[in-house]
Amino acid sequence: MKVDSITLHRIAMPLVRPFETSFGRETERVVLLVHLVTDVGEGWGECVAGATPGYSSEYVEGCAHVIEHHLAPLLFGAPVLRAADLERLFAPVVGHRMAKAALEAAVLDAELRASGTSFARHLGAVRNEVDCGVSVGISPTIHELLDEVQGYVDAGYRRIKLKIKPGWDLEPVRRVRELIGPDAALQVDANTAYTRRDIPHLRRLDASRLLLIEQPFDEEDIASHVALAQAIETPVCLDESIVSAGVAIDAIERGATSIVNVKPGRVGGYLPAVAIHDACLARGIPVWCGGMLETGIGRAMNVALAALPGFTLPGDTSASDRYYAEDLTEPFVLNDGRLAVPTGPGSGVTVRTDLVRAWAVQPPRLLQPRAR
Ligand code: NPQ
Ligand code: MG
Repeated sequence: MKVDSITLHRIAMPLVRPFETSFGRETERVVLLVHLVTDVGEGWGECVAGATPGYSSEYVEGCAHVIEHHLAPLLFGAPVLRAADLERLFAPVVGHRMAKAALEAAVLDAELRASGTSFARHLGAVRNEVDCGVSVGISPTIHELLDEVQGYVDAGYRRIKLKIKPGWDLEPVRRVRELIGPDAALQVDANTAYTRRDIPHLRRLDASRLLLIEQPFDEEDIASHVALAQAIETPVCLDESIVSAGVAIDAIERGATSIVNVKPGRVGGYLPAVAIHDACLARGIPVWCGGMLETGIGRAMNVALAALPGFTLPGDTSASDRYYAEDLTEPFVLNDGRLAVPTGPGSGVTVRTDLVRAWAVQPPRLLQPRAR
C-alpha cells in the first residue's frame, strides 16, 4: 500500500472517575489518534502515551512531533508499505515505541480492512472471547476502595488489580482480600514506586495470596526485581521494563519476572507484542494484556491480542464503561466477565468521527508527502 495522508487528532475524553496511580491522578484521558488514508482504504491507530511524561518518557506532544518529523517521512517514502516491514522501516528512529506503535496499528488496520481479515485472525487468536480484569486506582479512603471493588466484582470482572504505593499497600490489599474472599484473583501494581530497600516490606504482601506483584522498581532496574523474586513467594511481573522481546528474554532468564505484562504501545506495536508472546510461550511464561485507558480503537486491538494462546491470565482489557461513559467506537460490554473478540475486518470497530471532532483539543494536523 501507499500512504496518501496521515491526520493526527488530539482529543480529551472525560473519565467516569479519577484514576490515581503511584505517578499521578488523571481526570481525563488525552489521546493522540492517527488516521491514515491509503490507496487501499483507511485505518485508525491510537497512541497510548499520556499527556505528560509522568508514566513513560513518551507523551502526546512528543509522539506527535516524532511522528510528524521523523516517522511520517519514512512512511511516505516507502515504495511498498506493509505492516510487517515497519519495525525495519522505523529502525533509523531510536526508541519512541509508543509513536511507532500508533502508526503500526493504523497501517495494520488499513491493510487488514483491505484484505477483509480481522486483527484476531491475523495475530493468531485462538479464542472468540477473553477473560477480563480491572485495574483499580488508589482511593482517598479504604471505604471508597472497597465500594469500588465491590462494584467491579458485581459487574463480573474475573480479576482485580490494585494500584499500590508506599503508604497505600498492606492494609488496602488485606481489606480487599477480605472482601472478595480467598479464591478470587487479586494482584497489585506499584508502577515503580518502591526501591530495593522495601523488599522486606513487600514480602508482607505474601500473606494476601496475590497472583502477582507488577513492576515495583524502576524500569531500568532488572537486578532489584531479581532480588525481590528470590525473597518473595508472590510471582514478580514486569510491565514498564519490558520494551522488547530481547529484554523480555533477558529478564526471564535472569529470574526477574515469571509472568509478563504485554502492552503493544510499550513495545512498538502489535507485531512486536506477538513476538514477546511467542518468546514467553516457548519458555512457559504466562502473559496477560495490559491496558492504557484505551479508547475503543486500542481496546478492540488489545482484545484481539489477548485471544492468543499464551494469554492465560485475565488482562486489563476492561469494558468501555470502566473508564468512559461514551466510547469512541461501539462500546465493549462485559458478558460474564468476558469481552467478545471483534470479528470484522481490521480492528472490527467503527470510529465515531463526530466524537473525534467534539472531543478535539486542537485542530487536526494533516500530514502529506512533499511530492511524488
Ligand atoms: C499500568 N495501566 O498497568 C497502566 C498504568 C497507566 C490500566 O493500570 C495515562 C497514561 C493514564 C498512561 C493510566 C493500568 C495512564 C497511563 C495508567 C498508564 O501500569
Ligand atoms: Mg502496570
